[in-house]
Amino acid sequence: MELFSLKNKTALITGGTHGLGMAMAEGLAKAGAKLVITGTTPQKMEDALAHYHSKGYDAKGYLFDVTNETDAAKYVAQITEETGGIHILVNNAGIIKRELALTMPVADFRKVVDVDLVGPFIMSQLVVKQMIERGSGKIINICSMMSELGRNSVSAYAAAKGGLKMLTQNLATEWAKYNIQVNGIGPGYFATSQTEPIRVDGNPFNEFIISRTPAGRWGNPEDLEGTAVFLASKASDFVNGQVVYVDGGILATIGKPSNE
Ligand code: GCO
Ligand code: CA
Repeated sequence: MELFSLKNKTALITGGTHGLGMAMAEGLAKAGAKLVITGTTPQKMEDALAHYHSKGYDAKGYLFDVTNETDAAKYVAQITEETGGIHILVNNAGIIKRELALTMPVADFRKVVDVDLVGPFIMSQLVVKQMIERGSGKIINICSMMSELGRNSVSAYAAAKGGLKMLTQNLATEWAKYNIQVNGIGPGYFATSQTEPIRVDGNPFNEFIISRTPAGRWGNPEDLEGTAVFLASKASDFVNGQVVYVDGGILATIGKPSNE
Protein backbone atom coordinates (compact mmCIF):
# COMPACT_ATOMS: atom_id res chain seq x y z
CA MET A 1 0.00 0.00 0.00
CA GLU A 2 1.37 3.33 -1.21
CA LEU A 3 0.65 5.20 2.05
CA PHE A 4 2.99 2.93 3.99
CA SER A 5 5.57 2.33 1.27
CA LEU A 6 9.21 3.07 2.07
CA LYS A 7 10.46 2.47 -1.46
CA ASN A 8 13.49 4.63 -2.35
CA LYS A 9 13.97 5.55 1.31
CA THR A 10 17.08 4.89 3.35
CA ALA A 11 16.61 4.21 7.05
CA LEU A 12 19.47 4.49 9.54
CA ILE A 13 18.89 2.37 12.64
CA THR A 14 21.37 2.86 15.46
CA GLY A 15 22.15 -0.33 17.33
CA GLY A 16 20.35 -2.28 14.63
CA THR A 17 22.58 -5.33 14.98
CA HIS A 18 20.22 -7.29 17.23
CA GLY A 19 17.07 -7.24 19.33
CA LEU A 20 14.35 -4.64 18.86
CA GLY A 21 16.48 -2.53 16.51
CA MET A 22 16.87 -5.49 14.20
CA ALA A 23 13.13 -6.28 14.33
CA MET A 24 12.19 -2.70 13.47
CA ALA A 25 14.81 -2.60 10.70
CA GLU A 26 13.26 -5.72 9.19
CA GLY A 27 9.83 -4.10 9.28
CA LEU A 28 11.19 -1.06 7.44
CA ALA A 29 12.97 -3.29 4.91
CA LYS A 30 9.76 -5.26 4.23
CA ALA A 31 8.10 -1.91 3.41
CA GLY A 32 10.88 -1.27 0.87
CA ALA A 33 13.51 0.74 2.78
CA LYS A 34 17.24 0.34 2.33
CA LEU A 35 18.92 -0.21 5.68
CA VAL A 36 21.92 1.43 7.28
CA ILE A 37 22.80 -0.22 10.56
CA THR A 38 25.17 1.17 13.16
CA GLY A 39 26.80 -0.78 15.94
CA THR A 40 29.95 -0.93 17.99
CA THR A 41 30.89 -4.64 17.91
CA PRO A 42 32.48 -5.99 14.68
CA GLN A 43 31.31 -9.59 15.18
CA LYS A 44 27.70 -8.56 15.91
CA MET A 45 27.75 -6.35 12.82
CA GLU A 46 29.05 -9.16 10.64
CA ASP A 47 26.32 -11.52 11.91
CA ALA A 48 23.62 -8.87 11.53
CA LEU A 49 24.57 -8.05 7.93
CA ALA A 50 24.68 -11.76 7.08
CA HIS A 51 21.17 -12.05 8.54
CA TYR A 52 19.76 -9.05 6.63
CA HIS A 53 21.40 -10.15 3.37
CA SER A 54 20.10 -13.72 3.77
CA LYS A 55 16.60 -12.25 3.82
CA GLY A 56 17.35 -10.30 0.65
CA TYR A 57 17.39 -6.84 2.28
CA ASP A 58 19.67 -4.07 1.10
CA ALA A 59 21.74 -3.37 4.23
CA LYS A 60 25.02 -1.63 4.97
CA GLY A 61 26.79 -1.49 8.32
CA TYR A 62 28.94 1.16 10.00
CA LEU A 63 30.80 0.78 13.28
CA PHE A 64 30.84 3.88 15.45
CA ASP A 65 29.74 5.12 18.84
CA VAL A 66 26.76 7.49 18.72
CA THR A 67 27.92 9.28 21.87
CA ASN A 68 31.08 10.50 20.14
CA GLU A 69 29.90 13.53 18.16
CA THR A 70 33.13 13.81 16.15
CA ASP A 71 32.94 10.20 14.93
CA ALA A 72 29.19 10.41 14.44
CA ALA A 73 29.58 13.52 12.24
CA LYS A 74 32.25 11.82 10.14
CA TYR A 75 30.17 8.68 9.65
CA VAL A 76 26.90 10.49 8.95
CA ALA A 77 28.72 12.40 6.18
CA GLN A 78 30.17 9.16 4.79
CA ILE A 79 26.83 7.32 4.97
CA THR A 80 25.08 10.20 3.26
CA GLU A 81 27.59 10.13 0.44
CA GLU A 82 27.52 6.34 0.05
CA THR A 83 23.72 5.94 0.19
CA GLY A 84 22.51 9.17 -1.36
CA GLY A 85 20.90 10.38 1.87
CA ILE A 86 19.17 9.37 5.08
CA HIS A 87 15.37 9.74 5.04
CA ILE A 88 14.51 7.93 8.27
CA LEU A 89 16.51 7.95 11.50
CA VAL A 90 15.69 5.44 14.22
CA ASN A 91 17.46 6.28 17.48
CA ASN A 92 17.40 2.79 18.92
CA ALA A 93 20.85 2.21 20.43
CA GLY A 94 20.56 2.03 24.18
CA ILE A 95 21.93 0.41 27.30
CA ILE A 96 20.59 -0.35 30.76
CA LYS A 97 22.34 -0.76 34.11
CA ARG A 98 20.24 -2.25 36.89
CA GLU A 99 21.60 -0.83 40.15
CA LEU A 100 19.79 0.70 43.11
CA ALA A 101 20.04 4.49 43.17
CA LEU A 102 21.44 4.49 46.69
CA THR A 103 24.67 2.82 45.57
CA MET A 104 24.81 3.34 41.80
CA PRO A 105 28.20 4.75 40.77
CA VAL A 106 27.77 8.19 39.21
CA ALA A 107 29.89 7.08 36.26
CA ASP A 108 27.32 4.36 35.46
CA PHE A 109 24.45 6.83 35.69
CA ARG A 110 26.25 9.20 33.35
CA LYS A 111 27.07 6.44 30.85
CA VAL A 112 23.41 5.39 30.55
CA VAL A 113 22.26 8.98 30.01
CA ASP A 114 25.04 9.47 27.46
CA VAL A 115 24.04 6.49 25.31
CA ASP A 116 20.24 6.60 25.76
CA LEU A 117 19.65 10.35 25.67
CA VAL A 118 22.68 12.30 24.45
CA GLY A 119 23.28 9.83 21.59
CA PRO A 120 19.81 10.43 20.07
CA PHE A 121 20.38 14.19 20.36
CA ILE A 122 23.73 13.96 18.56
CA MET A 123 22.36 11.77 15.76
CA SER A 124 19.20 13.84 15.31
CA GLN A 125 21.15 17.09 15.14
CA LEU A 126 23.48 15.63 12.50
CA VAL A 127 20.86 13.97 10.31
CA VAL A 128 18.18 16.66 10.47
CA LYS A 129 20.27 19.07 8.39
CA GLN A 130 19.86 17.05 5.20
CA MET A 131 16.19 16.43 6.07
CA ILE A 132 15.62 20.18 6.29
CA GLU A 133 17.28 20.65 2.88
CA ARG A 134 15.13 17.87 1.44
CA GLY A 135 11.94 19.25 2.98
CA SER A 136 10.97 15.98 4.67
CA GLY A 137 12.18 13.42 7.18
CA LYS A 138 11.24 11.00 9.93
CA ILE A 139 12.96 10.62 13.28
CA ILE A 140 11.85 7.82 15.60
CA ASN A 141 13.17 7.71 19.14
CA ILE A 142 12.95 4.39 20.94
CA CYS A 143 11.54 5.15 24.36
CA SER A 144 10.42 2.69 27.04
CA MET A 145 7.84 1.89 29.72
CA MET A 146 10.39 3.75 31.81
CA SER A 147 9.57 6.93 29.89
CA GLU A 148 6.41 6.90 32.03
CA LEU A 149 6.98 4.61 35.01
CA GLY A 150 9.65 3.99 37.59
CA ARG A 151 10.97 0.67 38.82
CA ASN A 152 13.53 -0.37 41.42
CA SER A 153 17.10 -0.36 40.07
CA VAL A 154 16.60 1.52 36.78
CA SER A 155 16.94 5.18 37.83
CA ALA A 156 19.42 6.15 35.13
CA TYR A 157 17.51 4.31 32.42
CA ALA A 158 14.19 5.86 33.51
CA ALA A 159 15.75 9.33 33.68
CA ALA A 160 17.22 8.90 30.20
CA LYS A 161 14.07 7.40 28.63
CA GLY A 162 11.82 9.98 30.29
CA GLY A 163 14.20 12.58 28.91
CA LEU A 164 14.03 10.97 25.48
CA LYS A 165 10.24 11.33 25.47
CA MET A 166 10.62 15.06 26.18
CA LEU A 167 13.42 15.37 23.62
CA THR A 168 10.95 13.85 21.15
CA GLN A 169 8.34 16.49 21.96
CA ASN A 170 10.90 19.27 21.84
CA LEU A 171 12.47 18.27 18.52
CA ALA A 172 8.98 17.82 17.09
CA THR A 173 8.20 21.36 18.21
CA GLU A 174 11.29 22.80 16.54
CA TRP A 175 11.25 20.78 13.32
CA ALA A 176 7.59 20.17 12.42
CA LYS A 177 7.65 23.33 10.29
CA TYR A 178 10.24 21.68 8.03
CA ASN A 179 7.90 18.73 7.43
CA ILE A 180 10.02 16.56 9.69
CA GLN A 181 8.07 14.31 12.04
CA VAL A 182 9.77 13.36 15.28
CA ASN A 183 7.94 10.64 17.20
CA GLY A 184 8.72 7.82 19.57
CA ILE A 185 7.96 4.17 20.07
CA GLY A 186 7.67 2.95 23.65
CA PRO A 187 8.10 -0.81 23.73
CA GLY A 188 6.61 -2.64 26.68
CA TYR A 189 8.34 -5.74 28.00
CA PHE A 190 9.90 -7.65 25.11
CA ALA A 191 11.76 -10.91 24.99
CA THR A 192 15.26 -9.76 24.00
CA SER A 193 18.80 -10.21 25.29
CA GLN A 194 18.34 -6.97 27.28
CA THR A 195 15.55 -8.50 29.39
CA GLU A 196 17.05 -11.99 29.43
CA PRO A 197 18.43 -11.67 32.99
CA ILE A 198 14.97 -10.76 34.36
CA ARG A 199 13.00 -13.21 32.22
CA VAL A 200 14.59 -16.49 33.28
CA ASP A 201 12.21 -19.17 34.52
CA GLY A 202 11.69 -19.06 38.24
CA ASN A 203 12.43 -15.32 38.42
CA PRO A 204 9.31 -13.75 39.98
CA PHE A 205 9.76 -10.83 37.60
CA ASN A 206 8.72 -13.06 34.71
CA GLU A 207 5.37 -13.86 36.34
CA PHE A 208 4.99 -10.25 37.44
CA ILE A 209 5.31 -8.94 33.88
CA ILE A 210 2.89 -11.48 32.47
CA SER A 211 0.27 -10.61 35.10
CA ARG A 212 0.97 -6.87 34.75
CA THR A 213 0.38 -7.00 30.97
CA PRO A 214 -3.28 -7.13 29.90
CA ALA A 215 -2.27 -9.09 26.79
CA GLY A 216 -0.82 -11.69 29.17
CA ARG A 217 2.54 -12.18 27.49
CA TRP A 218 5.94 -10.71 26.72
CA GLY A 219 6.15 -8.85 23.43
CA ASN A 220 7.83 -10.49 20.46
CA PRO A 221 10.24 -8.18 18.61
CA GLU A 222 8.06 -8.49 15.44
CA ASP A 223 5.24 -6.78 17.36
CA LEU A 224 7.08 -3.49 16.72
CA GLU A 225 7.28 -3.73 12.94
CA GLY A 226 3.93 -2.12 12.14
CA THR A 227 4.42 0.90 14.38
CA ALA A 228 7.92 1.45 12.98
CA VAL A 229 6.58 1.39 9.42
CA PHE A 230 3.72 3.73 10.30
CA LEU A 231 5.99 6.32 11.93
CA ALA A 232 8.52 6.06 9.07
CA SER A 233 5.95 6.47 6.29
CA LYS A 234 3.72 9.09 4.71
CA ALA A 235 0.86 7.65 6.78
CA SER A 236 2.15 9.63 9.78
CA ASP A 237 2.89 12.97 8.06
CA PHE A 238 0.74 14.96 10.54
CA VAL A 239 1.75 13.01 13.64
CA ASN A 240 4.24 15.06 15.66
CA GLY A 241 5.83 14.47 19.04
CA GLN A 242 3.85 11.37 19.99
CA VAL A 243 5.17 8.29 21.70
CA VAL A 244 3.26 5.20 20.59
CA TYR A 245 3.41 2.64 23.35
CA VAL A 246 3.47 -0.92 22.08
CA ASP A 247 3.04 -2.60 25.42
CA GLY A 248 0.18 -5.09 25.40
CA GLY A 249 -1.76 -2.59 27.50
CA ILE A 250 0.59 -2.08 30.48
CA LEU A 251 0.13 1.70 30.57
CA ALA A 252 -3.65 1.37 30.20
CA THR A 253 -4.14 -0.32 33.53
CA ILE A 254 -3.42 -0.15 37.24
CA GLY A 255 -2.87 -3.91 37.27
CA LYS A 256 -4.74 -6.61 39.16
CA PRO A 257 -4.48 -8.56 42.40
CA SER A 258 -2.77 -11.93 42.23
CA ASN A 259 -6.07 -13.85 42.68
CA GLU A 260 -7.68 -12.48 39.46
C1 GCO B 1 13.66 -3.47 33.19
C2 GCO B 1 13.59 -3.68 31.69
C3 GCO B 1 12.99 -2.50 31.01
C4 GCO B 1 12.73 -2.83 29.57
C5 GCO B 1 11.98 -1.87 28.72
C6 GCO B 1 10.62 -1.56 29.24
O1 GCO B 1 14.69 -3.74 33.77
O2 GCO B 1 12.64 -3.07 33.75
O3 GCO B 1 14.83 -3.98 31.15
O4 GCO B 1 13.70 -1.38 31.26
O5 GCO B 1 13.87 -3.21 28.92
O6 GCO B 1 12.69 -0.73 28.35
O7 GCO B 1 9.95 -0.75 28.35
CA1 CA C 1 1.52 10.93 26.57
